Amino acid sequence: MVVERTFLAIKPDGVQRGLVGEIIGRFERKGFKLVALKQLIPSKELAEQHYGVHKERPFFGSLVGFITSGPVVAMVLEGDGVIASARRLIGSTKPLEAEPGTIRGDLAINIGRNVIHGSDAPETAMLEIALWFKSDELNDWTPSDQSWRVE
Ligand code: D4T
Repeated sequence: MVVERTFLAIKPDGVQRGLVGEIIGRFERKGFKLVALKQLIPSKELAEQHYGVHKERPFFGSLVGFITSGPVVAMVLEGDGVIASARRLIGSTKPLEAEPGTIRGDLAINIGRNVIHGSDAPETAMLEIALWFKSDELNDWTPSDQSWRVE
């Protein structure tokens, strides 16, 4: 069986504002399984690769500067439908348009300080997980209450 995984990163604004526990807690309470977690200050190379799709956009330089400006908390979550579900829990890219109840809707006001990144599709999730984590940093484990999460 193929298990779905997604890559999430709490950006430097989320870490600086002390929102790490609040944000990870939302995904844990939803029922998804954390399979990797680390804090790092991304290198310029890593940031440029991660945001490569935006390299021609006018905000690329400031985006790379921001994401490398301090610690990021990177993680991999696992569960059926986790990629789309995490995007819904995160909310719209523009925090002022994000629904209340979402992470950005509740915790952010500015697109350049939107607190968290989440993979947008299976292909990007696979690429981003491989970019940010070595395979031995991903843990295969079964929560003891798994049968209370999934039928
Ligand atoms: P990420 O990739 O950070 O999860 O954001 P989204 O998937 O929700 O949105 P995105 O790829 O369109 O944008 C990537 C990143 O760039 C910042 N950004 C974006 C910005 O600073 N100014 C802008 O005008 C846009 C479009 C915010 C998120």
